Amino acid sequence: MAVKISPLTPAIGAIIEGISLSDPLPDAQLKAIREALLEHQVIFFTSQAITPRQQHAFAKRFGDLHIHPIYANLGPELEEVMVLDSDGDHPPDNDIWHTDVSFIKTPPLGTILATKELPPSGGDTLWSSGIAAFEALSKPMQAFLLELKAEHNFLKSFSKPRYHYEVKSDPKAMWEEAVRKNPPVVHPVVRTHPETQRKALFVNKGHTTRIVNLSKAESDAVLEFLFAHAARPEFTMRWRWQVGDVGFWDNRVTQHYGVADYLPHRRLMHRVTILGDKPY
Ligand SMILES: O=C(O)CCC(=O)C(=O)O
Ligand SMILES: [Fe+2]
Repeated sequence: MAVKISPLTPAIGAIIEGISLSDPLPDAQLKAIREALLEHQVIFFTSQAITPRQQHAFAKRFGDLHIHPIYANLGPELEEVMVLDSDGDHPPDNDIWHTDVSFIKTPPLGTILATKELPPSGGDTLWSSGIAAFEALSKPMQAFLLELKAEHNFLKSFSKPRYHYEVKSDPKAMWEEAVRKNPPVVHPVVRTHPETQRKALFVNKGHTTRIVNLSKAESDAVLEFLFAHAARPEFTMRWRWQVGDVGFWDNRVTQHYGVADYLPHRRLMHRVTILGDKPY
């Protein structure tokens, strides 16, 4: 079957058909996926009967995998498969615009999220294109932002241990170790995509704390503007999940928001995160 790509909006998102992620991927399909990801920034595969091992194997075709410092996973053999299991007693914490793991020196290239169990309704996810957001700014604003660097801090999103990390071990010790191992990092406010050379806004409400070249008042005002700008509907798309859907986003040029409107119902997702390179 030929691979078919259907864009979801002009700025971001596409559905990709004709690929089974539970089978070994021919190189031609791998190439089609890479190209679709670069062009559309987030792509969706539907009706996939993908096991955690197959999701892991698929992600490995794109690079080395990240083990999240505090989220639960399917370890010890599948530590790279993260578990996002939310319900009334375990509310999610990704209902904020964020780029995954932007608090490390080499933030992830991409994230692959597989749907396992869904609430009766709700639990959609939104993505925003940092490319569309940057390109919509005036030339003087673009030039100003190109000069700036911002701090990203693990502690902004993960300010304390979370009760449901006990699945792994002592959550407090685990969190303290994560804080020690993840001091704040600085990235450019606008990054250049290492493959397409396109420029994208690279600050996010989840992890970005301040613009280091500006005063606090200036930084607060500019970040508030940029967070609101990136969330404009024109640069975003919203996906309503079905069990079996797999989403794959280019984490270098996007941010996303998990809508937390389904509690107390359960929602279960498996995530694999592919390591990236140092933003420039
Ligand atoms: O659960 C969601 O909809 C978003 C999850 C998320 O932020 C992630 O997998 O990185
Ligand atoms: Fe995320």
